[in-house]
Amino acid sequence: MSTSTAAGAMPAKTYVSIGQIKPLGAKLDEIPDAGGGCSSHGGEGKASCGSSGGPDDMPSEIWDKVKNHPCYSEEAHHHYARMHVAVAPACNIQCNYCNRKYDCSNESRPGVVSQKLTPEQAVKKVVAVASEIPQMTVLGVAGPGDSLANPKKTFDTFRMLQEQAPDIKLCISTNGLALPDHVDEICKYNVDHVTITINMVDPAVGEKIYPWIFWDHKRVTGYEAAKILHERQMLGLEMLTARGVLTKINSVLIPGINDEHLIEVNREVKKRGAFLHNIMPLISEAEHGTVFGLTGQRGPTAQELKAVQDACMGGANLMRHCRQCRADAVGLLGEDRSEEFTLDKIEQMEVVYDLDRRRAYQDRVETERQAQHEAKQEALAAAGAIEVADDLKVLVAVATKGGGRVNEHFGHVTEFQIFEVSAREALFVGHRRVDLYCQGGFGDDEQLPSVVKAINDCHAVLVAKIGGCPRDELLQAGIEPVDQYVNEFIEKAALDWFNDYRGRIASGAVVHQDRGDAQIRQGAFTGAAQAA
Ligand code: CLF
Ligand code: SF4
Repeated sequence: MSTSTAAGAMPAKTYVSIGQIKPLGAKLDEIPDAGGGCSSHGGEGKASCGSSGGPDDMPSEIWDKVKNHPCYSEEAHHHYARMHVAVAPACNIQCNYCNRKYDCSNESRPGVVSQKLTPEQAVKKVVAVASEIPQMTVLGVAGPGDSLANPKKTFDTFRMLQEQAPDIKLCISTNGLALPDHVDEICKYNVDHVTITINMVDPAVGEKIYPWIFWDHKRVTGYEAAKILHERQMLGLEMLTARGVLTKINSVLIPGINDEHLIEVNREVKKRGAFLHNIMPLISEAEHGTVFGLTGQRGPTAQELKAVQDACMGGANLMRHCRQCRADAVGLLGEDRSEEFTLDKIEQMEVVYDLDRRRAYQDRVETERQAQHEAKQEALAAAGAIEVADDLKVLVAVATKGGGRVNEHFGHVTEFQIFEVSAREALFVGHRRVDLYCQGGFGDDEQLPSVVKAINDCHAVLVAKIGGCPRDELLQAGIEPVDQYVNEFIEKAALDWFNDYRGRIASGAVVHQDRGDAQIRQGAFTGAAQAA
């Protein structure tokens, strides 16, 4: 197999392309409703409330659980932060995309080894972060190994934290092997959010991903290992659903191994009550030293990832804003403030855990969020009233530094948000990480080709400002730079641009052409990468 998609061309062989996959929605009639997901908890028949849903899409007790969890609510991730504590070093399985020298790639990008913590150190760190970042609402244990292969450390951390900071939501991520043994404890500590990484529901697929598991005091390999893992994952998921715990399924898309199979995974986890399904691209480079990295197994392109995600629409609700964060990540998704909170720095900090201050801050966040939500609904409602005969849809990249607005300079972007726009709606469909173009006040033209590749499937890029050189290069690549919607809400700006674009097509001023594929940036998102 070819090596992974390093700088340059798209892979010679594509496994998945739009149009080749049968959408899952078509098969929904065959799926018995097992009482899971928000649509089956009284979601009024809406098939896709998921992480993009709001209070009108789900029962209030579910909304209360997700409204300020940045991973379970797409809207919340613009406003609320999470942090991970690396208290779980051991793992009970081996994944071919993991190298134990690095963090667990189920929930974190390989790249930088975490500072491993004892539960006492972890709790101290959480309280310190919570006193500095009042919008930090969720503590997750996501490695660097498996949270439930280290149950004592994981649950000791939760127990002590609940005593000191009861307002912080608890979250874990696990490969699922040990999950059924710990459901009681998960409920005892009010862990309301559990992520299970499920990459297959067929052991024949699983044995290509997992060389071994450690089970019943011995190492089990091959098909048998994958079969045990699969059965434990399904059992654990069913048990959590029965106890009312919200579950999210993470799946790593591995081209040629489980790409189309993930549609089956989506169907099976929906049946068992999963709240969300997060399909993530495989990160695979030889320098990570993983089996897949060393054997040249590549990750998916942006369009391959989107094709599988789109094919799952109508099944278990999708999360599309995952940042594959590190096991010691701190901050909003997509930012990494872990360097500010190393153990030695915490020792120097004056820590005051002020619950009232946290609540007051979060009240202000809610007011701002409400304004954004209303502006978005207004823009979508206005667009919904437009009658159009065709179903033209395009992708646009948006430069934003938050607040749901077009407010970032092209040169300062480390991550574009991607929206799929039609005459009636502008839907968030993901993000694309890029290397910073502006270095120390000057544009670095060597970075431009990689930025263009990352958004090459987009027709336009909405920015607050852009220099002459990148503007020309984007135009040459067929991507329209748009800087006339500065500070506008993204959905409104995207819809206005799209309607203008349609007008230009109708008048003959432009000829609409399909775009190509785009590249998913491989490599760690670290503070260093951000500042580089
Ligand atoms: Fe952490 Fe995971 Fe909880 Fe979120 S992350 S344990 S559910 S608090 Fe979130 Fe990070 Fe994606 Fe995970 S963006 S890798 S989905
Ligand atoms: Fe690595 Fe996580 Fe897989 Fe364990 S579950 S092998 S830590 S990726």
